[in-house]
Amino acid sequence: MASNQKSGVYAVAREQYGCLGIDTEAALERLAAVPVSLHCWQGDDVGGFESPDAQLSGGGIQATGNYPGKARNADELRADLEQALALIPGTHRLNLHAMYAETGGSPVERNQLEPDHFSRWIDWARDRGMGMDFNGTYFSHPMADSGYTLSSADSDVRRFWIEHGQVCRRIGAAMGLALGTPCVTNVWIPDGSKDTPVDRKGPRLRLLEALDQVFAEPLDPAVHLDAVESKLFGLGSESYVVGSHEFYLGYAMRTGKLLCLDAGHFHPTEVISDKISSVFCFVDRILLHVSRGVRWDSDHVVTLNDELQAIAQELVRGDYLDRTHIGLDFFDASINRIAAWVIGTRNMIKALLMAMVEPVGRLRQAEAAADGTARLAWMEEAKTLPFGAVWDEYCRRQDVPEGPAWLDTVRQYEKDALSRRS
Ligand code: RNT
Ligand code: ZN
Repeated sequence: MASNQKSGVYAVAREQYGCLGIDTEAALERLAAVPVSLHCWQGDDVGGFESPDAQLSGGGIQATGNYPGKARNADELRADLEQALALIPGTHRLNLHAMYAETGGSPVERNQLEPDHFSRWIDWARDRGMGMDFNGTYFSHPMADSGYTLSSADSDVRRFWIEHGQVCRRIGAAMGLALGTPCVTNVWIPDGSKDTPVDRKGPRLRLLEALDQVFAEPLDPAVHLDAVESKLFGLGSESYVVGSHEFYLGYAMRTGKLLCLDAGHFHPTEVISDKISSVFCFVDRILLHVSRGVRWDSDHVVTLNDELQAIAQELVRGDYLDRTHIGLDFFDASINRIAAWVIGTRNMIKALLMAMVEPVGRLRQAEAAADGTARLAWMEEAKTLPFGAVWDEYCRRQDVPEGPAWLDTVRQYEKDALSRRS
């Protein structure tokens, strides 16, 4: 289709939305200001580059698949991220894990990491006008082999991970300072038990104390924010997870930390979209790990499903975008990893745009009038408004391919770069 035809399609859509009192131009502008934090770990199956044969282990999480071409070092991962970012509309953030440190060939223990070990990542982000977020890596390490880290009964193990948490916060603060936007450093630990434990209390009390030590150093919220991420169960921690939802909700409320809600970390019929407005009654800011569990916390690529739309609707309807840090958390090793990033991230952005062009005025009116009939009718009619034309227009204005054309670029990159990796 010629470009004047395409903009004609958008003009018609704009008009149609306009008749419902929806300003698509304002939505496009608003959307461009919402960053999504792209998780680096989709690019190498949560491996990290600490040693050449580094593999995801001991974390109660699992990447499955062996699609060829995964990034083998930080330069390749950055190149892959660049390729993905070129196909994703808007300006976004990079979410890095501590195990992606660049230590110049000589290993550095995780409790000794320094901002310098991330300077190439920071420079890369700065060059692209991107902010960064950060994560301690409390898994895939001999000190995590017991299945317990910050809540371990072994004080040496606990000390090691407390120190890791402390250095990670300094690294996060350095990122925030260098990039002029606060870095959210997230704490997720795998601690838990495969079978029914006798003592549920001890590890939680130890975690509480350990976290207080991790967070002891005051950091300027203008450069750094802390988040804590709960979970229901993991592989090998099916019966008990120390850092449960209640634990971290309470912790976040008491200490003013961000609560991280991962879409895959609850019972399969429990949804984070319904938690957002409750959590915001008591915490100031949240971090999201937008993911897709299939029967369990399987971290599938995010699709434009009901829950993704519901999450976006809650953020937009509740006017929570300014208090929400949107991060992604999925890793599929069975398909092209760059395509995985592009599909999942474009879907997150699409869901936000959909929520921004919702006929929310009509819906609210119907609800206020206790007119459930009109509310349902409008909700359903809204689903077939010409959203696709607005989304395509956004992609055009942001200079990224509209429709599935991005896949050709990914295929070409696969041929030119990925297929040469052994
Ligand atoms: C694990 C958590 C955690 C990790 C990343 C790699 O269940 O979701 O966020 O996925 O830190
Ligand atoms: Zn997560």
